Amino acid sequence: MRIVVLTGGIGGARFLLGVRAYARAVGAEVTAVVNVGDDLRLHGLRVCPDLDSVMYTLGGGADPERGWGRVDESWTVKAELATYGAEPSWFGLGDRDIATHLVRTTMLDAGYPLHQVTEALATRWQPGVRLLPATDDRLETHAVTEIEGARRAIHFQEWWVRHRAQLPTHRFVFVGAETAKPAPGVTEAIGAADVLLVAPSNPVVSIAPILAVPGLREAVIDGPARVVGVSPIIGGAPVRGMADRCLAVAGVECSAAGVGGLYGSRATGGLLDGWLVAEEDADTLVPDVTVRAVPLWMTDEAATTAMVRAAVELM
Ligand code: GDP
Ligand code: FO1
Ligand code: CA
Repeated sequence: MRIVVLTGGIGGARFLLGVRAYARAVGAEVTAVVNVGDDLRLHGLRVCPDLDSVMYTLGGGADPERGWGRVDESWTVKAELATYGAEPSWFGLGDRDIATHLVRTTMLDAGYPLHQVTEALATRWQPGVRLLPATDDRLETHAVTEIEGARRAIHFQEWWVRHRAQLPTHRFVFVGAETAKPAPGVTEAIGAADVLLVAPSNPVVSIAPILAVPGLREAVIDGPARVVGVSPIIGGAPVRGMADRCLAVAGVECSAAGVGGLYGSRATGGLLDGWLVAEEDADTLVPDVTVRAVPLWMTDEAATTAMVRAAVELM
């Protein structure tokens, strides 16, 4: 069996721990297609938060409390940058994490595409699933905000980290999406998949930028795999993070039904064949989508593996 997962960072990474365990149990092969809309360049370094969250989590090197960055991290470089007054000061890179960005940036500057750089970094971390960026091209999520009466587009990280998703916001735009191409291997993996899982990631700023890569949504909709999504919203609230704020910007109700409706049924031009919701949301209906309620708390690998099994076996 071949499983493809569309994923963001922390929520997706935890979900992938369960996908990997399930795949090992049944002898399946897993490809994760990861969001790059959060990526940024700062202090001369290319940082890929979602790819790194997935790589560190599956490689056993993630900080379990923060969810992003490295465990046993130190912050000497951050403190030194602060003494120079180097901006942005609101986004902190840890010392161990910086090594990843140095290797990545050196390889990118030498001309290697991001998917090859990701593969090279993964030889160290051995994530046990194939990690592919959605695209090698620049595709950056920006938020169109209202700051002091003026309309201004700012990078997603500035919106999320600096302003804690609190600014009045009109919409998100995926800069570069029009001309981005799926990274080599992405369309092929989707076209060869038996099951495509949409991780319980942020639908607006983790999954939408992946689907914004021209041809990628079509590859999923027209592909052979049955498509099952897992709700990141339980009982009307995100489990962690600020997906409620992102959904409000998109004009979507913060509920399992709201997100299921946003993805839509494949039968009517949307994405989903199946939608897995939490037991708390057992009354959820999404037109033309098979909905099932199971425990959706990713408290440990066994619980997450059971979730994945339910998702794969839903259709
Ligand atoms: P990010 O890119 O780091 O923000 O991570 P993702 O977009 O991959 O995932 C964020 C989403 O994961 C949030 O909207 C959370 O609600 C969701 N999430 C986190 N933990 C859980 C959990 O235990 N169960 C479910 N169903 N969703 C979760
Ligand atoms: N999130 C923060 O809230 N503050 C930070 O200073 C911060 C630094 C950071 C560095 C590397 C990295 O990979 C992630 C980092 N994050 C930080 C998390 C991350 O930017 C966001 O949670 C995600 O992009 C949202 O998916
Ligand atoms: Ca993200």
